[in-house]
Amino acid sequence: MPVAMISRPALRELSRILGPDHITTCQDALDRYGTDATKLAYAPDAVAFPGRIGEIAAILSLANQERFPVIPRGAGSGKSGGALPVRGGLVLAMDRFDRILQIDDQNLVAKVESGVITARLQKEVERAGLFYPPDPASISISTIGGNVAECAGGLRAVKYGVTRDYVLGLTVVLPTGEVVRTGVETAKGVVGYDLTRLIVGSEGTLAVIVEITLRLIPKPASTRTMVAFFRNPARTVETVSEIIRNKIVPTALEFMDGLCLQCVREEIGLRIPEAAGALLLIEVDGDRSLTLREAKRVREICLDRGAIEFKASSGRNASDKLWEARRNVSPAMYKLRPDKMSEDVVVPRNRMAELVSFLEEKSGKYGLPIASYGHAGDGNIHVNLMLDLTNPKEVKKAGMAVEELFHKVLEMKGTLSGEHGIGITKAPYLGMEISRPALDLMVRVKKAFDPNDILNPGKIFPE
Ligand code: 2HG
Ligand code: ZN
Repeated sequence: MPVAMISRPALRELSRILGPDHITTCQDALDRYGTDATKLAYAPDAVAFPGRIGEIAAILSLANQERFPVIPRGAGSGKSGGALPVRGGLVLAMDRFDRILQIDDQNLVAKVESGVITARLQKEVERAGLFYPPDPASISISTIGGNVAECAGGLRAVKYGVTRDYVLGLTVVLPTGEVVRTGVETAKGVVGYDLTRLIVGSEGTLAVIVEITLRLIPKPASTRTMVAFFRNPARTVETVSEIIRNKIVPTALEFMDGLCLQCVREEIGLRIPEAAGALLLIEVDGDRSLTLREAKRVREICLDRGAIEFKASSGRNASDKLWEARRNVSPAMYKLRPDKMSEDVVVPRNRMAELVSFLEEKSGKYGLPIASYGHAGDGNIHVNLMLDLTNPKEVKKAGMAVEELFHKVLEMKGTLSGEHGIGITKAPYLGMEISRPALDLMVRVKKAFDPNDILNPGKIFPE
């Protein structure tokens, strides 16, 4: 695909729409907004910082006339390249859409602009005694708009679901420039097609998300965090199914294998037993008597299943430290090797042990460290093949291991991505999971929204 250039007259028009202070072509900005958490880098022609919805509408109308790509961007913390300007064009940075418009404790809804950092929203909501449960590991840097575009999951999805489950409605600008309101501001609503659900998780390819109406719930009265160390990873993930089989659905039920443990050893704030080859990090919430009862039962189950050590965290500080260490696993992993290919597969919970053993076998076969961790309560494991991307042999081996992994996951009735999306990194594999007719339908949906393919082109669908 040729890289599009924004013509000089179009740049002048953009500057008129936005005001000259809110568009830049300086190299620093192009570099910064041309990359994301994948560490891949592309060159946009310009970066825009719109402040009003009308500006976004005008930009998209112009982009249709002039046929240049527009790439909406939150914080650029995405893991699959969703915000990368792969065909050049204009990065539309939503930084200035950073207002929390309303927290309504009677109707249990919040209205926010898409550039709000999710942790800030969560804190504000909690100040009102309410709760916005989705809790992606990137919460302190990622934006709510990015979370909606990717349908972010996170640590509490096992009990509370993912971003999608909290989005009641959206205000979006269509790629053709119209401003559309989808969904409702009420607790329910079934009028017309569910455009909200279609746009949530569409990875910035169907519309620019400007405003979001979110469902809130009351904040649970208490929480308890626990850690169980096990000798081996397969045994650890088997314990997850056992906890759920006992009708306990923890708020979070997270897994880390031995390599991950090594990486966060210093941050975790606990002595890690010598023999530990994996851990489960568990949180339960609810009223005090319930959390005590559930915590006691979780302890019994873990010890029954062979945990070599079980600890209930003492106090808010100690548990905050544990969760912080968990959130930092992904960056801490570079202690192992300079680069990683990171996957985000999901399998039925009761088959995770099979997946973990499969990964051990592939690590041996290809001679690459494979570190895995993640949302075991959802069967969602982040598989990280650690390598050096400048070594072609390692890149080839890692690619082969990924392909084997995907075949295995689909054979196990799993899915290729639980929360990070397809973007560009997984686009070549889309057809492994999605049937031809379904894929064609998706392409027709994209065409209906974006006839000239100007909004975030080159994503999701294999070129
Ligand atoms: C997490 O759960 C995030 O830590 C990031 O989803 C995962 O970087 C990753 O692979
Ligand atoms: Zn995750």
